Amino acid sequence: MKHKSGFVNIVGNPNVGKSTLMNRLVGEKISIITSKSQTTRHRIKGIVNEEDFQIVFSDTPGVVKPSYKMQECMLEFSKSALTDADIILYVTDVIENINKNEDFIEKVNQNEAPVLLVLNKIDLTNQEKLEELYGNWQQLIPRAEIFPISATENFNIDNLYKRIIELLPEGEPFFPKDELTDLPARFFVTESIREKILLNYEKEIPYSVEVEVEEFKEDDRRINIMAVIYVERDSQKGIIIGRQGEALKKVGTEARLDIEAFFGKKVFLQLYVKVQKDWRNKERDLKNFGYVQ
Ligand SMILES: Nc1nc2c(ncn2[C@@H]2O[C@H](COP(=O)(O)OP(=O)(O)OP(=O)(O)O)[C@@H](O)[C@H]2O)c(=O)[nH]1
Ligand SMILES: [Mg+2]
Repeated sequence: MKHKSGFVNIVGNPNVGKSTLMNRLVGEKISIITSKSQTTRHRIKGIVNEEDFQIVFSDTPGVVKPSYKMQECMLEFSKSALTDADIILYVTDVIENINKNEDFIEKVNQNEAPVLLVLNKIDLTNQEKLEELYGNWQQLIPRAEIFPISATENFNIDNLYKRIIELLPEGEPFFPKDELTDLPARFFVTESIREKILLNYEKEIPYSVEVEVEEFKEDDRRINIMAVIYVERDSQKGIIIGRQGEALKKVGTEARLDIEAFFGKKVFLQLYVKVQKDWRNKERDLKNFGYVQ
């Protein structure tokens, strides 16, 4: 049998479970997941390697109408996933308004790659409503094959996975066969910290935050990491740090435990908070933070 390989790109609206699904399909926690919308900000590859195939999944930011420059960059990541897909996984769920997002669906319809429409979170609905949604999606993306699943309950993921392998084109691997992702270790550190910020703070705070690793030194025993949390305004700095530093300490401890689990090694994590005025709208900052491709 000839070797198969391809790009399987996961797109859809915010919060429908794209990252949960990618982690399931890859079998590793590559993307962070929270109940807040716009958790994912980058295109994140998760690679499955078997002897006779390689699947390169891409998790992408949820499609939003941009209201600042960072969101424009996020939308570019989502659109880029339509240009190089061998298979498109369009993810929706049983909660979101089906008529949202017509522009993007139009782009999916114009694309030539096969579309697997993933109807997620079916654990939250009943047969009747599911059948109605199924019919509606058949009309919206007529050529899509529809897979009702539950990513958290691990329901029907195996059938989706089998279909992906069937549709995978023949070809040589794109990445070395021992690679799990194309992103550097530092990226997973910043994402772990950002996940804890999403979980621990409310309203605009998580959306105004960016994290950068300034130092990453590994020896036999442990990894020493120094990371900076950037906020947009002075007032946000105080909120991140919290009374007597308690809030920041909590983020640090929770992130460190995840980073230790990810690398299988002891970690010493130091966090600092800095103000980088209005970074979400500044081209130069966005470039530095890896948002401009
Ligand atoms: N009940 C239920 N919840 C789910 C399921 N899949 C994902 N979720 C939850 O939905 C929320 C969003 O999941 P994510 O995987 O972060 O969604 P996303 O599409 O990557 O979101 P963005 O990165 O913001 O675009 C989380 O709270 C998940 O636990 C599912 O099958 N059933
Ligand atoms: Mg996500």
